[in-house]
Amino acid sequence: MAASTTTARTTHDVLIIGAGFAGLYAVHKFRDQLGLDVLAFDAAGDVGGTWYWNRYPGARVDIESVHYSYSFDEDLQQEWHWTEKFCAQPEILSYLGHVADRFDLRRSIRFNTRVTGLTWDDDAAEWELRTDRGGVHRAKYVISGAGTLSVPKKPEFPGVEDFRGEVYLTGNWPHDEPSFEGRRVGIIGVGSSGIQAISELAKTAGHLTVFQRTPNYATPIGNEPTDPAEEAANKAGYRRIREASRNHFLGVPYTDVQPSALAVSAEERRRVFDDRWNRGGFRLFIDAFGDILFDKAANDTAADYIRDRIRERVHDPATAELLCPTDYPYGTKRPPLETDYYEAYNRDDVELVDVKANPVAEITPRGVRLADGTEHELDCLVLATGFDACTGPLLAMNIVGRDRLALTEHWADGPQTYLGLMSAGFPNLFMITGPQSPSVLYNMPLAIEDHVDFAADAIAHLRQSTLDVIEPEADAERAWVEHTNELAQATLLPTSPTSWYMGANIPGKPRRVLVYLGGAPAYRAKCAEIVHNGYQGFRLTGSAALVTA
Ligand code: N01
Repeated sequence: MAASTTTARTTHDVLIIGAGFAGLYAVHKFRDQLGLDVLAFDAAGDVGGTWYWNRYPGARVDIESVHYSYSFDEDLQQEWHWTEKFCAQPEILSYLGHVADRFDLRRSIRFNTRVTGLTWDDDAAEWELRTDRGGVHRAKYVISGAGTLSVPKKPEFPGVEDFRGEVYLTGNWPHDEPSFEGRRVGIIGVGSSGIQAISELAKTAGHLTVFQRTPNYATPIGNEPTDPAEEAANKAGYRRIREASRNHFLGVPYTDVQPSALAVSAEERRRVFDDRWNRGGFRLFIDAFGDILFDKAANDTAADYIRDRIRERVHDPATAELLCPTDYPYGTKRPPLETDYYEAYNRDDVELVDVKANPVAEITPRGVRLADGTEHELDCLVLATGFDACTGPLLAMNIVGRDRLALTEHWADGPQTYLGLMSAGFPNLFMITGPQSPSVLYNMPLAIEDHVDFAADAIAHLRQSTLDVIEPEADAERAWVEHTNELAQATLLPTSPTSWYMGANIPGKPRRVLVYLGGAPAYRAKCAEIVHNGYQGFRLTGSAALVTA
């Protein structure tokens, strides 16, 4: 007999996908502030989203915790204590658990439940959502908090299933903390995940082999225990800090950026780079010179600086050269932040293997075999090979909109959105931090709050009238896509051959910019203007009027 919970057919006002930062805030916003009937789903066993899955050693936030946190509740801000400047994954997961408890959110969430289909019913003007537990749920509105980096890239190495050792994915890490003590560990991938994991694995593995295809411009995170005086000042000034964050390109209250790396002397440039390097976080990337992401000559100065610093830290000159990126500009791939990453290569038990010159041919039962036949024998293999970013989580849900239009079809040549929040033909579906919004180039918790608030205001606006359907106009969507592409063309981003920002890390994925590059303040101003002009570019209609007309 099937359990009634698994085959449930229920109807609600709002269905919410995900129980990470976005889903949790959406449950609170729609249920507790708007008084709507909501139901949320998450494939995970508990809250946390990305912080539930990414439990690999070294996983850590890279925007200061005090900024990478919810701003919607003053008491929550005041009561929570971060132990470090950049907290590790377990503490962020505890924070999200605390938020769930504090606002009693778990009772509205179905865990261990993956959304497998979402279909717009034109006649009823509502969505039907199906889950892998057999549930069928209907609602007028759907909020997707499915995340931007939640679908790991499929392993593309033949033979991986025959490997006799253990295979781990950083993006889907087991809960029982595997031990690498004294073992022969291999890791493929040196993005943010790989770099964080390598620094930790190097300390415990008997031997660590790093398979690197493209080196990265990693810079120091500058983590340290929380300074009580700084914490007190932050708590006293939260209102100002959040406002400054929301008025900053990346959503952090940094204020020291200078206009151009080319407008100052070499000495002044070095002073600025040293200062930002020493202060850590994304200051070198976003708080040094404003033209680094836009002007190749300016970018070269930062890239040269980072390469020099790498060479200072790595003892073996040949290894240092292999670790120096040379064939793409700094920042066109998401820059990782690190602690003692480069020093790991000074250990006798850490080996760097260049798999650009000599690619991985296959995984054998014993280890990794390269194109020239060399085999590296391993006990464990860690895949830190990235994600099908931004579009992947949405396309994985079999979303079918108006007139049986599949999202996969509508986005066959890349994402088509208005504001990175909604898509024409998919009414009442809000994609929190969706493709072509600032998302990963904004501070995620703030980006999420802004999007959930936009959706809540739009729904509240509809409910004040007889209207209940909101959908972008096709022309507005086309203009937005064009605008986001134009913004990207003005930057150096399209020049990176493998950046996930451009969808270039997934074979066959259309090369389109996946983020809005105008910065969070410009984006927020645009959203405000659109609302002020009566939801310009959106079509607001009433399903009841249509049905009875
Ligand atoms: O993934 P990535 P990630 N053969 O795509 C390599 C966020 N994040 O999980 O560059 C060999 O950056 C690939 O090589 P290449 C953050 O936004 C945040 O590390 O394609 N190598 C690359 O080295 C980040 O940007 C935190 O040549 C292969 C690596 O795998 C995003 O998540 C922490 C390969 C993938 O790097 C993704 O980071 C962690 C192949 N066939 C992540 N395929 C925070 O600190 C792939 N690679 C908050």
